[in-house]
Amino acid sequence: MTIEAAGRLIAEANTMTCFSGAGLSAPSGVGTFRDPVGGWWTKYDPMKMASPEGFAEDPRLVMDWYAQRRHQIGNAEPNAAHRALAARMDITQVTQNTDDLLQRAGCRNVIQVHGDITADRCHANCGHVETIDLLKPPGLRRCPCGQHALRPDVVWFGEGLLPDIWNKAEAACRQCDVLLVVGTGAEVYPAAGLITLARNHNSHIIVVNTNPSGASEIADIELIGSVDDVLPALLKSD
Ligand code: BV8
Repeated sequence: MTIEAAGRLIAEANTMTCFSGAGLSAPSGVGTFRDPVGGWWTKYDPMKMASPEGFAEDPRLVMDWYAQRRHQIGNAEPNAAHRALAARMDITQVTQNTDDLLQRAGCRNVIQVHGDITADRCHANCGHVETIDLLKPPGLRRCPCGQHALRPDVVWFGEGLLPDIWNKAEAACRQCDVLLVVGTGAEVYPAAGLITLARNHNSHIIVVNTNPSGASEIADIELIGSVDDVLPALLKSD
């Protein structure tokens, strides 16, 4: 019943946005954060690995952790969920994921609210950015400006999201008829607030997750299942 009802909402929608999290890349073998088995936060303290304070305390440990994640992403391939989304160029992609699997599947103009793990930037924000080879991730090193070290071009806890990217994400979630909420625990703010923003603008909320999440309460339809099974079936445009 529910996947058919979700299919009807999607067929009737003029505008659609997909808001995704780490669960979208999980079938590609990329670690999630909060999954009780294998999630990164079961092994590491997020504040030590994904915050300016953690980087100040032990920058080498942080860069080593990102090197691990970069290897994992570099060896991963887009899965059937990424490809199902890429086949629907009418869906705007807003993702918390910092990997490049949506782009490698063919998605264009992906709005990455938490940044991009395929690049390093100057921690003093001098403007220097370096695209890195995910399979040969560089370690800790100074920015050519000499002011500070280079760090992953992502948003850490306690860091603000980039205003122009945030404004695009808000616009995409405010103006959509259907918001697909895919593979996210919906626990990290302000990103998770995009779901409520969409809801408050009368979007239909369709959640796809293997488990209940912070989005369950406000979902119109919640499809419990793996993204790589559910999305190809849900998005097939007959
Ligand atoms: C901000 C780095 C203010 C990027 C990440 C105390 C101190 C400081 C801040 C705070 C605080 N208390 C609260 C805050 C705010 C904080 C926050 O929300 N904390 C939470 C934990 C309570 N937010 C911030 O700090 C944000 N900044 O507020 O700044 C400010 C404003 C102006 C100026 C200056 C400052 C910044 C948040 C960004 C944090 N960065 N990581 C990186 O390295 O990747 S967090 C991390 O969580 C990732 O970015 C990730 O994107 C994000 C969300 O996680 P999910 O994607 O949802 O992944 P998760 O593992 O949680 O869930 C996976 C889901 O998938 C599960 O539901 C699972 O069931 C499902 N799943 C798994 N497999 C499948 C599946 N579903 C379907 N199919 C499958 N196969």
